[in-house]
This record gives sequence, C-alpha cells and structure tokens, in this order.
Amino acid sequence: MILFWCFVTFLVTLCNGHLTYIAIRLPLQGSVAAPGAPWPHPKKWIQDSEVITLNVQNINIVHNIPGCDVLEEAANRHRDIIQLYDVGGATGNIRNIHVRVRSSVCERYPHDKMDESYSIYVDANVTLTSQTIWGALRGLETLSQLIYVDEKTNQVLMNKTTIHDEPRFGYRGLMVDTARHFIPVSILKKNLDAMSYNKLNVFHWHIVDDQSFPYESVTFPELSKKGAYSPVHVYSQADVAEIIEYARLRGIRVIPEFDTPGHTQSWGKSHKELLTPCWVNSTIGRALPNYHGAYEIFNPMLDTTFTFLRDFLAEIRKTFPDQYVHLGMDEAYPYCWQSSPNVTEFMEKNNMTEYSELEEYYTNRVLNVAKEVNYSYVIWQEPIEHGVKAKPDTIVEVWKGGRAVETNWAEYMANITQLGYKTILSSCWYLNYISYGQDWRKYYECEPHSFIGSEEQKERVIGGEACIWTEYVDGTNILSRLWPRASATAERLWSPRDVNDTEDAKYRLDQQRCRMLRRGIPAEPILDGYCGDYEA
Ligand code: CP6
Repeated sequence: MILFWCFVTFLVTLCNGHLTYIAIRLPLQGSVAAPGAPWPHPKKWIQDSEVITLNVQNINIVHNIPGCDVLEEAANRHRDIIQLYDVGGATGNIRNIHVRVRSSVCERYPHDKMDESYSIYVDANVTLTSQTIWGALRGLETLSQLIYVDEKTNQVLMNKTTIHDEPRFGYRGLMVDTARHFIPVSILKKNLDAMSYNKLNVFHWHIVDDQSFPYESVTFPELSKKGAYSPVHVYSQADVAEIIEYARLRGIRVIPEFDTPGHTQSWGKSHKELLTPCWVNSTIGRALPNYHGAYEIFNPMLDTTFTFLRDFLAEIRKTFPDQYVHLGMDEAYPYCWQSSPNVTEFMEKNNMTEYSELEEYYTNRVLNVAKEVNYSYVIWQEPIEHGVKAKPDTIVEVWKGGRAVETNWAEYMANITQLGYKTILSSCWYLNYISYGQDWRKYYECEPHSFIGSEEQKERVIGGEACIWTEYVDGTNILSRLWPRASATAERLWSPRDVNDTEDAKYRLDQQRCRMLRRGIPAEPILDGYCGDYEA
C-alpha cells in the first residue's frame, strides 16, 4: 500500500510540480503531520522518506556575502535555533549548511519589491539558494523548520527534501495598536521573532490613537509629554531605532501609522489647535452615538493643521526608513464637523455641500503633504468608500465587512479595486476578536481573491494583514492572542491559493505552534495534546 502511494505521489510530482504537497498530505490521514512540515507551506515541497542526520553541536551555516550583517546575523540565529533540538547529545553527519545568494548586494532595508524566493536541496549536502538576501532569510527559516528529533535515538534529522518557494503576496502584514495599551519593546521584539517564523514581512505600527500618544517626537516632544499615558509609556527615538533594526535583520518592514483626522484626541493634549472645536451643546453634537469628546477630529479649516503635519511627517520620514507611511483616515465621523457653524461656513465658502467633500479636501491635502516629504502611503478604506477621489497611487486597506451583519468585505474589495487602487485586505483577520474553539479556521479559510472582479482587479490585491487592536490586550496577553492565529493569515498570504485544506493545515499548524513554543513564543494551543520533549 505504501509503495503504491509512493508511486502515485511520484507520478503526481512528475506531472504537476505544483501539486507536490500531495506527497505530504497522503500519509497524514491519521492524526499527525509529517515531521518537519514547514509553515507556511512552500510552493513546491518534495519530501523523500530517506533522512540525514545533523551534527548539531558543530553546525555551521556558510554563506557567500562576507560582511553582510543581515546574512551573518540570520546564520547565527538559525544556528542557535537548530541547537535547540540538541536534546540528547547524539551525533550526526551533516555539519555544513551552504547558502548561495545570486545577487551579491547586501541591501540595508527590506522593501516592497524585494525578491523573497529561494530553493532548498537536502541530500548528501544541505544547500539553500536564493536571488537576494531576503530570499535567503526566508529559506533559512524553512530549513530550520525541516528539523526534528528521532525520539528513539535523540538524533537530529531532516528528510531529504527539495523545495522551490516564493510568496503569493508581497505584502504580508501584522498591525499592532500600541495606543490603547502600551506594548513594551521587549514584547514587540518577540512579536517580530514570531512574524519571521511565519514569513510575515510588514510590521504596521498603529503607534498613536485617541487614548495615548507614545511616540516621542524630536520636533514636537510635547506630543508624548502630554499625550502618553505616563513618562514610561513612551517609545523614545532609541526604542524606535531598536525596533526598526530588529525588524530589518529579519527582513521585516516597519510602516508607522499616524491616523488622522479622527482618532486624534491624544494630539490635542498638547496641540489643541489641531482639533476642531465641536459644539457640544448643539443637538447634533449631543446626539452622537459614538461620542468621544468635545475635541476629537482634526481641524480642516486651518492651514496650520497641514503645515504641522508636514513638519511632523518630515520627521517621521527620517525616523522610519520604509518608503511607506499609513495615514489612517478611518472612522472620521462628521458629527463634530456637523455640530460646528464655523465648519458649515467654511464649507459654504468652499462650495462644499456634503461632508464627504470635506473629507476629500482633508484627505487630499494630507496626501499632498505626504508626497511633499517623499512618502508613499496607505490609508484605510473610508474616504474611497465615501467617494473621495484620492491620488491613484494610494494603497487602500479594506478593514470593514468581516462580520456577517455588515456589507461583506468582498464587495469593498470589488469596488475599490475596480476604481484602480491597490488594496490590502484585513477585514477577515481582526485578531482582537476571540471566541471558543478553533477560530483560526476562519482566518485560514479567508481567501483574498474571493470577490467578483477581473484579473486586473485581482492583481491589485498586494496582500493582507492581521490586526490586533489593544483595548483588551497588553504585554501580558498579546503574544498568545496573536499566535498561532496570525500564522493562519501568514500561510494564506504566502502559500499558493490551492493550499487550502484546513484539515491538513491543522496538524501542521499544531507543529508550528510547538515550534514557536520551543523558540520562546507563548503561542496558545489549537488542539488538545502535547508538544513533546519540552514545556507544554
Ligand atoms: N481604532 C482605529 C480602532 C478601529 C479602527 N481604527 C477598530 C474598529 C472596529 C473594530 C476594531 C478596531 N479601534 N483607529 C478601524 C480601522 Cl472591530
């Protein structure tokens, strides 16, 4: 029987390289994944039953770009990870892992167009090849996941394997809100570790919001002095640099979000003039269903609002090396603007009759300011949904429609890509929601191309991201709330569309969770059972 399946597998492999993961799926009908099953699933993964043994104590990762810090540090990290499998002092044969990067450029920062493809050959030798250093990082991650321990001999093994891999989407993000609760730098770094274990490549840092302003600005230090929860709940310039550096070495981009015109109460603590004076005694002002306070939204009437933002974004452009900034623009409820006769007058003077026109005016002035300081940008979906015509190069993040009661996200994706915008999907990956049971399944089964639209529209989807809003989350629970649930998003965004068998994913995800535990991430369980020779 086994021979028969081997034969079938062999034929499938020959006929259609794309389907080779069948080689892994067939033996899985029991209850465990093949040992050393990588997560996210590679594009092509051919696993032989023959194994090699590793000499873990003396493992040596050799690469061909001497002095390239990204590669050297990755080699050190993965050597340490491989040594975590050294449980019984057993010896093995293979000592060297060869990394060959074709382009000899040691780029400093990961970017939106980086090539993350790689190949792995495990036979008599272990070889990783890639086009760029970023591909080498992804490949080293996969390689270290192929490792497992033979429980009888304690030997550290890898099956003979061939892998050809590349991501399906270039933007694979995770948004963390650090304003509702401050998240310590040490936890953000652990989170970056976990992101790299799952091949996520963008840390979208929703750094400030209504509740607090923890970013310590050089130009406007009063923003965090007055707006942070306390003097310890701040990210100093040194903290920010440390996080960007940590992310860079893992091939992760850091995109900060400075969300305006709504969600800006904390800015007003030091710069009241930035916020529109609402008329709280007006009936409209009082009747707000979602009323936050008398000052809650930027003042679009003053030129100083935009000059302030230009000076602020000029600093941010220097502090954060990525080409992109996220400019928010979500939930800019017009209630405050509606309450103000001054706004009414301003709109009349400027021939505006709808609040969406004011939103459009605000949006485009801010996008212009961002352009002036050489920024490319992402915004949340609302302005576009309200008919605002933004600059055509605006990237639009769709976050609404993740719940059955709302307009489905698929409709937003269809409409916004139809208008020609590039999009990022996050609606179905709101990890702040929790519920009993295997909710990772619905994250896994969310398919970003499941909307009605042309090939061109589908190509405008540059990726997606999981979001963690932190009203009920802080450093104590963020990592286990995110992991391994964000791993489900990560596989959806990395692996080919036809890697969509949730039952198969279940056992591999369980393994990935155990792997994360071994590496120090307190990832929560997704199944009953246990992880083996350590911890849970
Ligand atoms: N804060 C900001 C939030 C949310 C958004 N923006 C949010 C809305 C609904 C849910 C979760 C979070 N808390 N600034 C929307 C992008 Cl369910």
